[in-house]
Amino acid sequence: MSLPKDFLWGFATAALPLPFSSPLSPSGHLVLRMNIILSPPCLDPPTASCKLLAPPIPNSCSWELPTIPPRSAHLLPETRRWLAKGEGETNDPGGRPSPSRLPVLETNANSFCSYQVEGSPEKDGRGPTIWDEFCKIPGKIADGSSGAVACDSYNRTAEDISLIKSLGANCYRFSLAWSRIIPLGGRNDPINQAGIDHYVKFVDDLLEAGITPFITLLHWDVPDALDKRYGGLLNREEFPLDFENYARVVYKAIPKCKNWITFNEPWCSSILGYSVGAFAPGRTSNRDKSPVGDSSREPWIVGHNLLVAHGRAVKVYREEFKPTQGGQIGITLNGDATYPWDPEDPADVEAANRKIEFAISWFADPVYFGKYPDSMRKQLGDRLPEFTEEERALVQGSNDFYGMNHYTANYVRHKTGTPPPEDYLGNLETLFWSKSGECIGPETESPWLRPNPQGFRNLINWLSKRYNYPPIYVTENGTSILKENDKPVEEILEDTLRVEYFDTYVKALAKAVSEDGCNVKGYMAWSLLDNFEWAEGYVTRFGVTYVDYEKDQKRFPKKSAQSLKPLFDSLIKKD
Ligand code: GBH
Repeated sequence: MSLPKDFLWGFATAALPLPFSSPLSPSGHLVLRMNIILSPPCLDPPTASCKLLAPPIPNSCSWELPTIPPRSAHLLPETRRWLAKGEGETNDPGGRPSPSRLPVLETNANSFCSYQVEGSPEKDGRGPTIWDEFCKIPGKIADGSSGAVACDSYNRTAEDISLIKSLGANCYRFSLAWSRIIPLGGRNDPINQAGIDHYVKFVDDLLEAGITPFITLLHWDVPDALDKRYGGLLNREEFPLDFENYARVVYKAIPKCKNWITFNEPWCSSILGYSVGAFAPGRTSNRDKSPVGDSSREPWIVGHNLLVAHGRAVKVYREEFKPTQGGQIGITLNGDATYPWDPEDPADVEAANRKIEFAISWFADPVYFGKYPDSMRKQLGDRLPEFTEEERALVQGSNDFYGMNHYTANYVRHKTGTPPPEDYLGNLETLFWSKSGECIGPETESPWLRPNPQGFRNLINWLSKRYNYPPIYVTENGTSILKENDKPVEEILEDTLRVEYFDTYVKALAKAVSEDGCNVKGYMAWSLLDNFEWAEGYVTRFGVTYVDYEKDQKRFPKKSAQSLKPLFDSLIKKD
């Protein structure tokens, strides 16, 4: 079991810290807007909008709330502290809190941007994204938080780079915020040099430190202006052209980056954003969740448009930049491993395969074969768009490498009968227990994630066989830990389950390479830092480094952070 000599390993994250300056009030203080969203039944409507006011002391903020949050398991640390002080418990006899003013609170004003680690939505000319808008909608984020207060990385860019270096990694994957580079997003909209400069410097600093950058152009945070202007990802003509233009601006500005990923997990943008409605922009047929959306059609249209946009961005790179810059480009897809619920039942065996087709081959088949999987066409009919000849030519053959995000596995049981129009799994159900009662893996803080390293090896093999052994970079892999957020810091730092997760997953990967002949060239652990975990807010932590959100976003490497270098040293061949 071993890995090639030139194997890259490092960390992945969703977006870069950016400087914080513009949202200053007339008094020269920071002004942030954020929502605290409260879900317990005693509050109706279940939200409280919260506005940060001019700070009473420099580098701090205060805010006021129109309503009082009840006790809740998922509150921001600041809110929890406030509740602990016993203030504001004003429930009336009917069980409803009466409007009241939150006492002045202090919070850390050094925040960062795009979207999982940055914060500061208006900083340096950044335009809003669909995630800024989504987080304002009551009830969408578990702890009512947003990316407005994240990892405080602007003043710590250097610190973070030396952290990556000290952990021994030689690559780092991060995403750019499109709306920092073109705040309104479109091809005729102004370019924001301040945003570009920041990323250029970050790449320079990484390279100086001997760390190879992998840039993701879009990790879900579509400029909101495009969503408002023409429906964003739903627009088949405009969106790909605007993405192509944005990509060109970036390739030109950052020639030193040699590794490009167009999109992170288009499945999530399509299904979670336009079918389930759990992610921005939250469209769905479920009228309890959203007044707009059509789960039977929109996710398939969005997926199609993302593929075409990817194809356009790749074409531009290959024609205008690759000949001189010599880099490589691909798309990153998420997908879980599968096992048949009943291995004796051919229908379950088939469903286990179909589950991967609906999740991964939806995008990978067009990229490698120029067509959607037969199983999807069969179930979805004309709800799945057809490629025009021009679109097919853009998409087919558009990967220099396959970007693989992978976390977990499922047992799959087939369903019978006609699937409902909103079905996106492929007429099947996913389970954590098999027919014979085997469990897929231990619980974590993420309801969807249970470690199963053998599944990782299986899926690398599945992809390699289907797509003829392409170069693969694992662009995300990692785990949360059950109730990690509730533990004292000393225990959080002893993250044995995460150490074990990386140990078993990376060894499974090494076997896929040295024993099965798969062509995996790099591995990026998710994530360097605890960060904004999208709809799960800050409660779920994925970092190998603990971020203390209550104390100045200070970083403390966990045991898992230190475990990766010895692990890779033991596997990577020396000569
Ligand atoms: C990654 O996606 C993201 O790229 C990253 O930003 C994030 O921080 C990381 O996961 C950890 O969550 O809600 O039951 O419908 C991983 C793939 C696919 C995992 C969608 C969660 C939702 C399952 N994700 N899935 S469910």
